Amino acid sequence: MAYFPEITSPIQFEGKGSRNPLAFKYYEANRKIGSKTMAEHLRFAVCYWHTFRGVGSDPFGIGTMDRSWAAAPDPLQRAKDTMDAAFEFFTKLGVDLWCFHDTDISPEGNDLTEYAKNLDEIVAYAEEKQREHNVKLLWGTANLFSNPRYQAGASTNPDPHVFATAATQVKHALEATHRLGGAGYVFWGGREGYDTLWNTKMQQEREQFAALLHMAVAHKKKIGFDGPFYIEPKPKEPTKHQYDSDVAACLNFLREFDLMEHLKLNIETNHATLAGHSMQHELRSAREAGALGSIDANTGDELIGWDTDQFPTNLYLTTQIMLEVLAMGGFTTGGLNFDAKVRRQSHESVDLFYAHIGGMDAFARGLEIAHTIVEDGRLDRFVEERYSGWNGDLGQKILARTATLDECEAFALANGEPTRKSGRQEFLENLINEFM
Ligand code: XUL
Ligand code: CO
Repeated sequence: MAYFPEITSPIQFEGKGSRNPLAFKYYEANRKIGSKTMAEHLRFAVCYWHTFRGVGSDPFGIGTMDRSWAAAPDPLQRAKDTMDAAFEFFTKLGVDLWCFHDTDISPEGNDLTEYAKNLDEIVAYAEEKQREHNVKLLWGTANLFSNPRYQAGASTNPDPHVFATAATQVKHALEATHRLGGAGYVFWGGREGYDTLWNTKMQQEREQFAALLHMAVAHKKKIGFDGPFYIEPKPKEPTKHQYDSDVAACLNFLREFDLMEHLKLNIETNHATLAGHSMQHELRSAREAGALGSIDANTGDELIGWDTDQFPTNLYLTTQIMLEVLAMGGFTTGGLNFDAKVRRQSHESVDLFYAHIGGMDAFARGLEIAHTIVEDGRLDRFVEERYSGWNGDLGQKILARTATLDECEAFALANGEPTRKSGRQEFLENLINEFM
């Protein structure tokens, strides 16, 4: 049975002149940009939760989505139907990576024993599907935020019994990821924060979170999983404050608890916005710390101000993202995971195709533009020139931390008032527009 009958053959590249809304205008998987193909640069992944399990509910209304795969009354059958729909979608879209939470793919059951049994059965099913469709797993994760037991957090819960339950889920989700050949594993601490400090031991909760991560590192070694762990910053929502609130807070947390060598960051645009940063800022902060791992590709709405997880279509955004990805030398284990959902009014299954095609085209165009900016070299040359004074003797001594305040004073007195130089912001913004 086909769950997307309106898509009769895989989505094709038709080029910029095409008027077919179900074709790529820019994304041409095998076209080379520099030394790699577009597919190799972009490493697109489809997320399971929004795409196949999202119902379109919001705080004011129930779900709206028409999803033919969600009809079977038996939960395991429904999970298998959903997986059939997912792999049909990946193949028709032409994306060969996916991401999931344990509870997206498999029913939780009535207790942890049933949870583990169901997950086992569904992972076996997914293994077959991956083989049959030639699809790989970008990353897996555990949902430690939806079940009511996690209302006060998972690893950061005041009750160690809840910690142990969360740790059990992490163990199984990590083993499932390993079994499916996942390239990485994500920790997003949805409720690892607080709603009010009146009832919270903040430092202890941060220590508990670190303890879980250390246990996961030990377990990863034990089972032989060699992909990286990623931590995904987000400042709030659902909690008032999340401990891994932005890249800087995550880096501080990882350094404080000796986790730097074990985790990289998975950075999401709408989370950056909620933290009051640009995506460019968050990516730059992680990249320059050598900790940029993977990206959750989406965008927010300037006027709504929640985590709306919309599909990215803004070319300035995708260009800035791809400039950072190129600057780090490209993804290794990471990729661009569409952690994005169609709007509540886009309730037909075909809308999932429009959404992903648009996101993929926006990133393909962003990649082309970023590559041209790098090749052109004017932007890089401007920045190099702006800092060129630091190549001199004084600059080198300051950076090596061998200069003293006395030496600085001697230099300043001998050389008089410094000459001011324009930062040329408008000139550079115009330069970027040459490439858009
Ligand atoms: C929530 C979010 C998550 C993580 C995985 O805002 O981004 O879906 O990506 O748990
Ligand atoms: Co995400």
